[in-house]
Amino acid sequence: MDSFDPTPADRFSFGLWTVGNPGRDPFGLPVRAVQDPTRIVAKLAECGAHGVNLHDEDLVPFGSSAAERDRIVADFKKALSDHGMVVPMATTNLFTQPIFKDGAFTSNDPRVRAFALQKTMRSIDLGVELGAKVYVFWGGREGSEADACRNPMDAGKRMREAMDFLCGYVKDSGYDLRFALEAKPNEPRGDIYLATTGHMLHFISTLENEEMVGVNPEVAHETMAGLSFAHAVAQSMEAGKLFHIDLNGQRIGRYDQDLRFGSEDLKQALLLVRLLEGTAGNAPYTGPLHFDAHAYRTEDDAGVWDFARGCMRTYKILKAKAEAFDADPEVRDIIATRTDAGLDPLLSGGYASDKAAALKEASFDCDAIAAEGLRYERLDQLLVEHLMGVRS
Ligand code: GCO
Ligand code: MN
Ligand code: MN
Repeated sequence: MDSFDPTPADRFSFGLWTVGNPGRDPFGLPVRAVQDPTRIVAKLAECGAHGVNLHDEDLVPFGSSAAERDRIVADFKKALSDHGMVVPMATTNLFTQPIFKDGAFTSNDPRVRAFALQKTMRSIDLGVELGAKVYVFWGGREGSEADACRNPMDAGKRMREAMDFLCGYVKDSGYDLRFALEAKPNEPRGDIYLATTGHMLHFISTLENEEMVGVNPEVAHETMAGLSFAHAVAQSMEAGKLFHIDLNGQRIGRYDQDLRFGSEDLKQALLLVRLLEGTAGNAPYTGPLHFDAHAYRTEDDAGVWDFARGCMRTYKILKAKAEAFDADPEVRDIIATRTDAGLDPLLSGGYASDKAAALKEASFDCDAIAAEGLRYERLDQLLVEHLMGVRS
């Protein structure tokens, strides 16, 4: 035990599909046994997690009878209460069943779109029954390979119709539930619609009930697109739209690796935790910290729990590093906010004609300003030294 061991107060959660991943991939069979969801709850609690998330089918196999569903849900609820675990988030599997081979909400076939709504409403009922406050939408198959199959504008319209309908369903049912949309650029489709968190943020602004809908950015997905994950998260936080987050590890240019959090690009991981925890001064993110990742296929059951503990410990270690970095006097000196008594009033508070006139008249010594070194080499080295543990 040390101070980096997770506790429920840390708000860490894992999907049933993450630690329950049996290690199947497109080229190989499963390498681990399928675990009962109640065992996953017990093991996660033992590791110090606070919550467990699920797709409808992770808990209730597709095609189960109503009686089977009720028995499975009752056993699961008992496991949750026995181990003091909660379900912060739920979601629908709209990608595994063959009927969704060409998407769900964006399918050209009204029968598929209707079935997707039916499955999602039932899954929302299940999530709410288990106490979920956030409902994630990841459009796994909402995309194309033969892109001429549908006008991508129609895909956007159908996605909007589905979200508007489902927001209406949640309101009509009196549920206390918010939606979080998760972007991914590709995989399993050649291209997935609404490919990045930025696309999602704009799409949300077009919805009837936009206040109910935020984002669930994932490290791997933004990184697959070659983009800065911290920037996507910052834009979401600044817009009040970071409702949930999927933490994991990923290298640019690879398939969706969903690796242990912090196992790749530790510097980006540190910058992300710094942002989420607000150690540089911004308001922190206070929602669930969900690890959407799985253990290497080389692992047995013990390795799965090493993986889970690793995700959580790395987050806590990075939080301590971020606090130390932002408390470091040399760092603070380099990034101290520059003030200018004459110019600051002109730059804040919006447009005014007198400010415009003053700015048009102001004189600037462009050469002198451009000649100032900003000391970012030193800043980045300090960050690297904090990360490597030679400075604290
Ligand atoms: C992925 C996705 C999924 C979703 C999950 C919840 O790795 O491709 O992130 O894991 O997050 O299905 O909708
Ligand atoms: Mn995810
Ligand atoms: Mn992923």
